[in-house]
Amino acid sequence: MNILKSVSGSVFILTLLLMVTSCNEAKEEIPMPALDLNAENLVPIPTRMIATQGSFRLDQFTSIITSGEEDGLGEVASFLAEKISGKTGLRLEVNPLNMQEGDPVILLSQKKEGNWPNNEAYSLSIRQDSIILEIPTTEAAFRGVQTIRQLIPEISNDTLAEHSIWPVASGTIEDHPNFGYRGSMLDVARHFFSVEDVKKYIDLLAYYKINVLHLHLTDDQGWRIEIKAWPKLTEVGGSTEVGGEAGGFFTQDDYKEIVAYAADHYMTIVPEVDMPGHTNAASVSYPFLDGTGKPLKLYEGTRVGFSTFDTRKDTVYAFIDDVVREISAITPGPYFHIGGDESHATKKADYIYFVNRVEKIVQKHGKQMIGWDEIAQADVDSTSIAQFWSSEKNATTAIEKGMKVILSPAKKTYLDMQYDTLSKHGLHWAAYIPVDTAYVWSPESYVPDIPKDQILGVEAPLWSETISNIEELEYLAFPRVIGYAELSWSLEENRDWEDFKVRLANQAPFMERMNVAFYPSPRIDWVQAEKKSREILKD
Ligand code: TNX
Repeated sequence: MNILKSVSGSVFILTLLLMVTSCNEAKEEIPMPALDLNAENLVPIPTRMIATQGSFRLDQFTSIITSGEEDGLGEVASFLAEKISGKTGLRLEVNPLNMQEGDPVILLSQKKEGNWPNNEAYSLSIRQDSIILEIPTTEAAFRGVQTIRQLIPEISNDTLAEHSIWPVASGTIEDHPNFGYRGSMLDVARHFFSVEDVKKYIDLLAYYKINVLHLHLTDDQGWRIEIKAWPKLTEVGGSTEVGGEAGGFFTQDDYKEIVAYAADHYMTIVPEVDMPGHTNAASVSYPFLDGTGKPLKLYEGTRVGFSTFDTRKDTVYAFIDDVVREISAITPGPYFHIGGDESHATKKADYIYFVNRVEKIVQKHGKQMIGWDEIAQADVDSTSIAQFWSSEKNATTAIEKGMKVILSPAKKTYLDMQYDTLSKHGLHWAAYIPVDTAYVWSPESYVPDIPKDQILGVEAPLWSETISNIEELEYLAFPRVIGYAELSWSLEENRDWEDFKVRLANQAPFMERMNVAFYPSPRIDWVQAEKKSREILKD
């Protein structure tokens, strides 16, 4: 569909032709379609929207300008220009030296003072000739820019060149996140995923305002991060993966590249080294670490709970100190995740002793400790964080200790659970999680008696026992992860399945353009790119 063909009558064609002759007066007369901002398909749904039934004229004369003291606003503007170019083919200039009066403008304006609810809050005001994005920080600018991206109509590639005007629904938006921690986890240990795969996942998550990517870097089947003081971890421990394939690992340079890419997308990387259980690959590489006393060999199966470090040896803590130090030095984010789950081969007293000691090591290297909910059984500090996945009792214990909790209930948020019995990939030990089940629950009340201010946020983990490439990753993550983005950003009173399912259906054209092999759940009435563009251009 193309705007010239689809708009009946000749007013539009005439004015477009005048525009091509670059007459400014003619540009101002272009009648823009009346689009309803409330009918746009924003995910996550913003805090407040007021529609004014008009549209901004995004065209080749549009420029992006920035005002603010903080570094990075120019980069955010360039990011927007690049994404607009990828979507529309329009090449917008950032802070151009020359502008004609009446040319459309997208202004990113930093206003540090003001009554901002938090540092990711933004306000958008969209009129025929301007979009003004006001923000307290560049981080907030990046979030607001995702909203602008989503408001630009998604039209299939083959008709791209024929469009010259891209109307953006007018009105105002006030928006801020409900939770500060909005994450997904990727298990690169059971199957290894490349730097490129991780970057693509970051691209997609950032579009939905997710701001944390937790990397599960080590497990029984593989050690995936170079540790310079202990090279066999990757030489030996990184050589296998589930199913007998070759494995792989990130060099520290690879990891830095991921961290930098994430930072460019205002996303924090949380590194996880899972211990004292889930440590077979480490113990095979350095047998003094082992606390089972059993013969050690590389493992390519999917059982859990059979390995443990020897928690009573000082050399084990000297090793852990090196690992935490090296990874922390190349991790700008505040967190270090120590795993701590399913340590069935570790005696309870040893487990508690271990977590207590490792917490001190993590703190010594300047990080806040995160662990799966079992860590709440140790004498952990209130500054450490428990990631609730299975035991409500552990979550409640964590709350009693003054800790914050990340919500990752397996029955609701595990991206590796099958959608239904017919799913091509995934497990179902916790539940089958169809797209609606994934969305219809409330992080605020899932575990009774957790005060909201002790909920850091929501994270959807993607374990990789059953997936070994990016298409399979995308099949399990999409579309469900889009729902988790909304559950962690949007206010409870604004969330509604019937409404969400329509907005989700309209994510298909974006996912198709991004080559995302999403699962086309039959519970969603998917909207194709062509159909959507026809609707917009009808107005
Ligand atoms: C449980 S969740 C695990 C992982 C598995 C996952 C598979 C958690 C903390 N541990 O080791 O990969 O189930 O769904």
